[in-house]
Amino acid sequence: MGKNILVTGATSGFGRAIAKKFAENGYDVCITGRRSDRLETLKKELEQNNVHVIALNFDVRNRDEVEQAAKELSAKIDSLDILVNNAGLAAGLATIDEGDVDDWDTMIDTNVKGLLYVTKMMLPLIKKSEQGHIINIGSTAGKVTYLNGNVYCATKYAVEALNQTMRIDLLPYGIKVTAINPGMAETEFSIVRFKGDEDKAKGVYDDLQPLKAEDIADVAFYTASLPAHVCINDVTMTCTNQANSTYTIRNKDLIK
Ligand code: NDP
Ligand code: 8X3
Repeated sequence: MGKNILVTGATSGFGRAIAKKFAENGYDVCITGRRSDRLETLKKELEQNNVHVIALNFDVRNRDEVEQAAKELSAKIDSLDILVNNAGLAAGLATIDEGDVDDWDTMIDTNVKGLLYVTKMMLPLIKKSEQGHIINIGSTAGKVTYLNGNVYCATKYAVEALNQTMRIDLLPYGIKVTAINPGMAETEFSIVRFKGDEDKAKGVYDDLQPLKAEDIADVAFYTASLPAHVCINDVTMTCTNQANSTYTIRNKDLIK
């Protein structure tokens, strides 16, 4: 039987690129997200690789929906080899005194609680895999904080802590746990952060070459392609224009 993978937040950005990369390499893929039209389009596209594709339409913040999705998946597959906890977002960019409490709730509910719900409910299937692997998408924001990043950074620091603790908790089951912590990458991330303001989103990447979703997919695939005894704990990756969350250089300022 071939290997399989579940990717949360596969309707855009990293998740979509990761789903494509693994499908192109023969993995059966389970794609999830809230936008069902996008899931259906992606399902058809991935099936061109002659792999089995399951689309599960749920909101990671909704515990009942996650539980229902795990039940539905258990009826279709016997085990799950790889779970990629990718669904997530930043909402807003403001100081603590100016920040929107609803934005905070959205980020904490999605990036932390959503990741926990999905992990907990998919673990019975992962434990049945011969070589289970959980890949958590963190961020450079979970390594170094930055002005106005407060709650988003806090959620990614939480992912960092969960990545480490999950690896300890799941050690007896031989389940690998890997964090991929990217820096700035041009996806729909900034459009979501700035509530649809595409010009503001574009400005983030002005005059530099950000990471592409495919770069993250390549690294995810690499970490999943290593021998059974090798577990990459943590990969922090930035574009060459970025050193960490606070140091970025625009091309015009490069010393030639
Ligand atoms: P995108 O906005 O392009 O994709 C985000 C994905 O998450 C979408 O598929 C979206 O699907 C899904 N998602 C968001 N909220 C929910 C929810 N409540 N339930 C289910 N799915 C949800 O952004 P990226 O691909 O850039 O982001 C992916 C991850 O990478 C996030 O965790 C982000 O924090 C992290 N990251 C991003 C970086 C960047 O610079 N782009 C850098 C470092 C980390 P849908 O809306 O259909 O539900
Ligand atoms: C996304 C990268 O720099 O916007 O996690 O926090 S950043």
